[in-house]
Amino acid sequence: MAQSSTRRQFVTAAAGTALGAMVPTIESCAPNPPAKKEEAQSEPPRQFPTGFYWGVATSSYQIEGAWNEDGKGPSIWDTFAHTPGNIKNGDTGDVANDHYHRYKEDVALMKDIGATAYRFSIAWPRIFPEGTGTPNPKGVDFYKRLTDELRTNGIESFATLYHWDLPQALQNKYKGWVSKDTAKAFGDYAGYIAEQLGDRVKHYFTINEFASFVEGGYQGLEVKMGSGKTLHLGGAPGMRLSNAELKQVRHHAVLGHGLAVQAIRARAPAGTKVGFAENTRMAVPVIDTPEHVKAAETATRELNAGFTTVMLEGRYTDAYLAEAGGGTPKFTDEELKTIASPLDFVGINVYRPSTYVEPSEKPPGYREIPINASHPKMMSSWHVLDPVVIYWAPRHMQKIWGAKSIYITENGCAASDKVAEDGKVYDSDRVMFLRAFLGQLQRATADGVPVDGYFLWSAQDNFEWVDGYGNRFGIVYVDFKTQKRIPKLSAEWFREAARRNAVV
Ligand code: PNW
Repeated sequence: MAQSSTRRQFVTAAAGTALGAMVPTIESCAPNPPAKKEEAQSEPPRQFPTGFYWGVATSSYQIEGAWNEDGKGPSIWDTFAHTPGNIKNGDTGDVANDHYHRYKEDVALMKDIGATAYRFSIAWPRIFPEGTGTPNPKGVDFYKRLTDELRTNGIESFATLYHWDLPQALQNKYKGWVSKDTAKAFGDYAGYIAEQLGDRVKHYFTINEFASFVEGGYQGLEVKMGSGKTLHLGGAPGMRLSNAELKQVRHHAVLGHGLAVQAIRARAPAGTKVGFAENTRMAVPVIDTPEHVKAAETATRELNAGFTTVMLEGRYTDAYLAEAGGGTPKFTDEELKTIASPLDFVGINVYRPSTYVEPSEKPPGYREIPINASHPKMMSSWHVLDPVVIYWAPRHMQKIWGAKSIYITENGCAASDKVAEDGKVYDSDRVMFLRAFLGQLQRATADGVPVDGYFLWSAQDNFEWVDGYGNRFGIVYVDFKTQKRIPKLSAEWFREAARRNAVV
């Protein structure tokens, strides 16, 4: 399952190339003789392991459109976006990228940029318009056509079962994930999909970003920024629960994950693989010493007590249960076992460090340090920039929880992309971002961290939740008036990196 991290030998161009003939050699001007040729040749190759997946990612509500076509039921994001004041510029996902009708063109674009894998999500309310009960065959048919198209183009399907578009019916009936019944309904839906798409989809991610939709939708997600500021990010269904109530919602979300894993095991063909896709909060060590790294690992385990830690350990940490005034989730041992059902891989969405830490003599053994006011960021309000996070993120997963197969299920950035006079889109900052992040990811694989693939967020510009269409994350530009697609400069970079299976 986990691939070996053997590095392909990098063949260095022999001396006397066209360029070498034109420029003075370093030997001729350097005061000291430089490193011998053999040493120069043993420079770290920037190759990824053989068989590494070069993927792109999207989610249903963000690109499909066709919000009320072919029997689809409404989702909580339809309701939320239709409510004035919730989304920037009053944008909605009603049409989005019209991917529901243009999926063939979109798959062709993926092939053109060299993607070997596609991570998409399935809209639960397309399959079960009421959340449970009678399935909608036309909804299932769309994903059969999409996955057939992917297969025809040699692109591996990786399906996410829940990327936040809960059937509104379950919100009305159960207040969504406030009730355990939603977790059970999710398990049933997952099993049904595993049966229906079993011959086409071999890799499933149960739930995307627990922390984002639970905290964001049920209380407000807090993220740390420079100079001690905190951002509050919101989303559907827009509830405001107490800390104690929120703990129960978290518990139901991870229980839903576990029930889905079990349902997929029971109903999918043998060999089907499953894991989660979580934005595990990553504590980054300030200095690479054993003490600092240990502090960062301790912090990471604790910061993820309600999600990653319980899913991989089958227990809540003592500190999480003892949190003053935070309440304790109601749970049984049986539920903990379900939550920690064995996985084939873990998926992590990696955008930024959650925090930086130093070792501390006092419990809990680490100290969070502030992010400087001048710390660089990318365009999204929350996007603190530090490429080294994608080195530590998979390494923490391996070290803390023994992960044997890891996917980077999302990584990317928004940028202020515009179509230039010549019709091209020069997203130089995204190219910088990708080169820096993939450089750090390659370093992790070279250190033996078992990363089996990378999914760039996103295959195309799309509906960026409360930011609407303003924040463009794609490597393909989309004109939302005409639905014209233009691969950006970063798409050229990605194509070459995928072709060489290396950082370029
Ligand atoms: C993810 N943060 O959300 C989601 O999975 C995608 O649907 C989304 O479009 C993409 O990343 C870009 O935003 C995130 O605060 C939300 O660090 C917030 C954060 C990270 C990712």
